[in-house]
Amino acid sequence: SDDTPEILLIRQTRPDVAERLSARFRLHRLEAAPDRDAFLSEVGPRIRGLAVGAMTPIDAALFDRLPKLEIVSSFGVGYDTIDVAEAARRGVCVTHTPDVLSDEVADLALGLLLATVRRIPQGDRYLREGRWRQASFPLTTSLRERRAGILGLGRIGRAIATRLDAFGVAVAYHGRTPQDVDYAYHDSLIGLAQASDILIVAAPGGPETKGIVDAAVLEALGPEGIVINIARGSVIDEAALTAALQAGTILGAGLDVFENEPHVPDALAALDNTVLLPHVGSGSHYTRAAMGRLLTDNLFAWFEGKAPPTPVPETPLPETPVPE
Ligand code: 8YV
Repeated sequence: SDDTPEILLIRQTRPDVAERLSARFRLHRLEAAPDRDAFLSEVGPRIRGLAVGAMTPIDAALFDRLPKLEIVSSFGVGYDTIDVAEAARRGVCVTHTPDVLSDEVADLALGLLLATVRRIPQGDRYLREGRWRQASFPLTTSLRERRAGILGLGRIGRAIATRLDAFGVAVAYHGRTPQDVDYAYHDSLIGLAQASDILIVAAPGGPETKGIVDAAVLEALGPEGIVINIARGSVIDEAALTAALQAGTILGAGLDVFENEPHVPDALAALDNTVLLPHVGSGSHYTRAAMGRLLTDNLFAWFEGKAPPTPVPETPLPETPVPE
């Protein structure tokens, strides 16, 4: 009998990923199915692996349709939309794509910070609108003598911190636990905000961090405050942020992520003190290709009976991942 593992692809993916998967596995595409329910009833019972885009909800209801599922390989470092507790309960391994995107996302964080502080997109618009001929562009705030607070000093947070070192910006941080680094640790987010005038969000999404950057934190950051978010929109109370930007409670915000992507509140877009990007932190050809390789490497390793290179910590690996 044909024991080629059957893999289900959820959402459109990079052609190179689909190609690599098709070469080794029997690949099914949920997106291509006209009737999702009928499709899952037919192929669901045979599916042993899932390949998913980040930000794709993977929950108990889907696991119920995939009784033979062994592994979920996710494209992205953040896996807040995957119910990993449920996966662990069912003995399903979840993998993600850390490390390979950290520098790219950190680069974008610094780009957003500079763009927000020096009003780079606003300057570009000013020039294109022909306004330079009438008057010079208004002076801006500066990165000089600022103090940055990083919320979440994980892989990406640390890559941001080393870049801030090079820019001569002082760094402090808050997270669940103090780390073995020279940056000042604050055991509360409000304390970090009080000690900072830049707040960079690099913490994972999910229930534990939902809305923790709230009105009080923004108030503590103060009238020169700049908020940068390259993590998940859910970490910031978006309504409170919008109100703080409108009222001048803080000075500006540079956001790559939003609460309800791809929907961005008109109120945020109407503001002149925001720089808004369509979730592009990891979005270079170079880095997305590396993420695609890691996604497929995790599946290849698993079905060769080896430990996948980058499992999430919540779903411990069984002793022998090799199936029958
Ligand atoms: C996504 C991301 O992977 O890695 C993450 O957590 O949010 C991004 O890199 C990207 O949007 C592709 O789905």
